[in-house]
Amino acid sequence: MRNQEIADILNQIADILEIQGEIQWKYLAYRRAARTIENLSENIADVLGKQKLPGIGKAIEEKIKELITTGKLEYYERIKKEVPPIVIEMTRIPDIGPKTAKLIYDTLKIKTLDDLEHAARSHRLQRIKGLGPKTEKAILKGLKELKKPQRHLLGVILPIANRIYKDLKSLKEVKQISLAGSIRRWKETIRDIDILVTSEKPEKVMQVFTSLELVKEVVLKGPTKSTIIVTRDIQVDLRVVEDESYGAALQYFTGSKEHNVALRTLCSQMGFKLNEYGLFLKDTEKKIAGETEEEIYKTLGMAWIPPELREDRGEILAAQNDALPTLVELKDIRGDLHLHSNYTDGKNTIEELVAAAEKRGYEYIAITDHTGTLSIAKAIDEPKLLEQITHIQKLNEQNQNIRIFTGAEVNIDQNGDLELSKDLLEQLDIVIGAIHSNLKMNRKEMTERIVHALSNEHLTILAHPTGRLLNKRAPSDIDLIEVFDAAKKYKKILEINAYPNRLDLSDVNCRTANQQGVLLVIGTDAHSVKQMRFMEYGVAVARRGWLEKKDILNTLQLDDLMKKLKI
Ligand code: DGT
Ligand code: CA
Repeated sequence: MRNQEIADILNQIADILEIQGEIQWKYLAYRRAARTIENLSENIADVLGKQKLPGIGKAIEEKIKELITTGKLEYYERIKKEVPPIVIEMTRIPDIGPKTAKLIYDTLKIKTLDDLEHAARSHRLQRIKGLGPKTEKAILKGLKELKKPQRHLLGVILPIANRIYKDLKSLKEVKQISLAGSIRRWKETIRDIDILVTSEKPEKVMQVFTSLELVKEVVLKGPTKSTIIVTRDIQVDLRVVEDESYGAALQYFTGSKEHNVALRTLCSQMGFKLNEYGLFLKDTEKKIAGETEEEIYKTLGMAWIPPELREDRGEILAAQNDALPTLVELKDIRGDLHLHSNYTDGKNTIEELVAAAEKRGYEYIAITDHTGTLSIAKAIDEPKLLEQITHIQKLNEQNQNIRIFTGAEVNIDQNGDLELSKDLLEQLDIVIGAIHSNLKMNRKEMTERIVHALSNEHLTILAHPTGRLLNKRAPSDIDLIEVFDAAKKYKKILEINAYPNRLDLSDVNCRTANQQGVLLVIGTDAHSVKQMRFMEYGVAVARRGWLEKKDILNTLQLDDLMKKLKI
């Protein structure tokens, strides 16, 4: 059983216990254990019982052992039966927590999600004490979301895709191989995984592919195309093509569909025909390119277009005019300015974060634990923050390889003020402001709140500006153009938060911000050393937003960065 599957079950147990009205520490213990497992770089089966794992005490350890050895957990099977399935189902709706689900069930005794929808449409939900019209509206919207085919987070899909890619690449029968589709374009959510190979022995490749360890179901097994279902019901398509048309197939199956349609229209105007087999002259059907993508784009009179840009957002015209941006790369990143330590809800010590940063080749990091009246993420209090500042100063004296900036992720209150004393704000190198509550204010108030925060002389960076959570929570209603204007005016930096369920600002939004002259920073928001690798997702967003090295604060060398931030 994979770490993620075990974590999913522990989270479900927590939901059930919460529904049952169990005391808080009991269900939170399961969530904490789930988080530990999600953040683990090793396989849980290899380390369980051998090393101390935060949040995993004896009782939970026994349960995990049972899951690993038998693939099932009797306790989970039992308590699952104690709660009506519809209540668990309701918790899958964005914005409905276990308590609300239970309240609705207890009052209306509904049996299906259709019943729930009926109840909402006939306004029976808003009459339940404690709910109201706002929740009713949110539930209707959430139900609509739930009906859409689920897209998976890039951060969940990519590790799985890379494993399959590696397994196939190691075969001597595989000549060329590439991921294609939305995953090659690094889109923030992915429907399915597309892989392309060339091979002299396709049967053998298909044989290996359909019997990979993580296969749950083989949907189709053919000589040129096979489809499997793996963990989390993720579909993977593998296509075997000829070497002479590998470039054309890769171009076609990378998409996007919109980019392909635009490119084909152009081909047609130029007297060519383009499909997954090659580029042909329209009148004689003579093939003129197909082995590589470069050759195809070149024949069409343009530079090769990085997959991240292939969304029909002006990239074809730019490629024709030799005006494509030189996109920022992971290796350009010199530090991470959004990190959480074990002073609050992070898993690792500052020393461990520093060691990991060195390993990544960084020049600097900032420790930015939560401050403010946050109940979710154990905010750091002021004496402890002072202690942390001294700790960091000491580390900086000892270690000259990495510069550690003091910092905090300060909660922005209802009015747009920072929830930290002026004295401390003045002491910190980097102040990240972020909104964590009252995300549903109206557009005007929310915009004013953010603009007010940006006008604060102590603020350095505005984190995850729209507050969206992918597949879970829509962005707040904000006039971003006004926000970008204010960021420019007050010389504030906006974050591309690289945490896989945030990716906020999004690709399109960071492009607009950049066009309006705003500087961006990519921060991982990592709560463990392992999550520092999320940087690549943030870089992907920046690339999809057409950004170059110069557009990103944390590509600067240490000296330049300090000059820029007046540290
Ligand atoms: P996804 O899977 O929804 O995350 O996004 P994609 O882009 O991977 O879409 P998918 O898997 O349906 O198809 C892979 C690629 O195949 C797509 O990016 C472009 C190409 N493709 C699929 N359908 C069409 C089509 O109707 N016309 C054209 N021109 N290309 C298509
Ligand atoms: Ca796909």
